[in-house]
Amino acid sequence: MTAIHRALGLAGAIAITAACGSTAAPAATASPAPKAADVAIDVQAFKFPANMDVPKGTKVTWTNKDTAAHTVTSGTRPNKDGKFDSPLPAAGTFSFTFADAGTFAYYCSLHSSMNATITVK
Ligand SMILES: [Cu+2]
Repeated sequence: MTAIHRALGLAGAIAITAACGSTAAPAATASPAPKAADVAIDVQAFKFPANMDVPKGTKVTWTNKDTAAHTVTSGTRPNKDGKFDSPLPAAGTFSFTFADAGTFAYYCSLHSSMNATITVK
């Protein structure tokens, strides 16, 4: 068998495979893992939502709706735990994806009344 014959044979096999694939049940090809929906938190009037429950894998985005600057700092005041720590200037945003289950405390390092948790399930 020559190289050309071999190539033609292979092309034929691919064409047959593709034809079979097109008649397969949709479930066989549609298999991306379900993705957690993104969650938006508006930081407003010097407040975080006290607690928020989210599923694992959720990307949380904080948006500062105040004219004052805040921070989104993980840990329990005054102890940063190093998971995340971002300034949040007026109109600024910060995003973090919670991959693991648990309860995650965070606070604003500029305003002592701003303390909250995210519970990931
Ligand atoms: Cu603040």
